[in-house]
Amino acid sequence: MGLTDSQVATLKLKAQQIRRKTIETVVWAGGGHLGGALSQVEIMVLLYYHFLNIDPKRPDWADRDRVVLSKGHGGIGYAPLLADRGYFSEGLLEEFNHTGSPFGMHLDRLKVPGVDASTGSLGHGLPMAVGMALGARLKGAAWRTYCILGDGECNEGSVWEAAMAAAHFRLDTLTALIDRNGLCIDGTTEAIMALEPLADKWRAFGWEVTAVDGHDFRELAGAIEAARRSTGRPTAIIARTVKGKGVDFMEDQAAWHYGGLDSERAALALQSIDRRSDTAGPGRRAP
Ligand SMILES: Cc1ncc(C[n+]2csc(CCOP(=O)(O)OP(=O)(O)O)c2C)c(N)n1
Repeated sequence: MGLTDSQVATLKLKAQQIRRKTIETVVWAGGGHLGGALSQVEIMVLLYYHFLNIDPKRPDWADRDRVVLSKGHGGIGYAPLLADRGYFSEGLLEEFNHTGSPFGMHLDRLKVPGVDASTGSLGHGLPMAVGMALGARLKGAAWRTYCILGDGECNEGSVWEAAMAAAHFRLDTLTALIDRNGLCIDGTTEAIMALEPLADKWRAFGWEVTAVDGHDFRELAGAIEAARRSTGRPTAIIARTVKGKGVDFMEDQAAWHYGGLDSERAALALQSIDRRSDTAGPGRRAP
């Protein structure tokens, strides 16, 4: 069943709040991976506020759905969402990446409730997610596993080894969501190490594949629902996004992969998010 208008409105508001809180957290941290933290927002919000079978009061509940943010540098956008979902107090974010804080720039599953895998070294999340999906099968458990990857991250060979294993083991409870913002750390993915035809590559590795507008909750939800119905194959959802989404001066700019914000810039960023909160549109750069 598709999302209702009221569900979409609630999710959009949540996305706006998470973007705002991400900007604030970057200010508290003294810097952060803004571009990718902003492009992943709708994917993360839809999972955490609509699809996941989780209980924030019991982060270690054995049957919870598993989430691996394989693009671990997105942690500065993930932590505000986990706080909002009730895993820990939002006040803790004010010390993000400070000495003695539970949060490093990449989230540690032993320190941050709700995090299922410590990531940050790109290419390692999907292999862990394959293990989690296999684990569910071996235990006869019903949890589903979702893995969020960067597109630049798909340059890593270990992504493709894991993709091959997932298809070999017919891990149909595993869904990979690729944040296809078309930019890597310092340029376009296609200039640095061409990925296209990306959908065909995942398909050739034995996956079901769909490509959607990664900022459109209805399209994303349709793809995730199809993944949940699919049998015998894992699903890759290529979510076309805009790096820096929501902040006009950051959008589609590789230079905003990582950055700091003084109070003036932070205020401009928040204003832009408030102004643009209702916009959804296809990734500009991704094919
Ligand atoms: C193994 C490894 N190599 C290099 C890095 C440094 N690094 C951090 S983010 C990044 C770019 C990632 O680009 P992408 O996956 O497209 O992420 P996004 O655009 O969504 O931020 C790189 C190279 C890393 N974290 N891990």
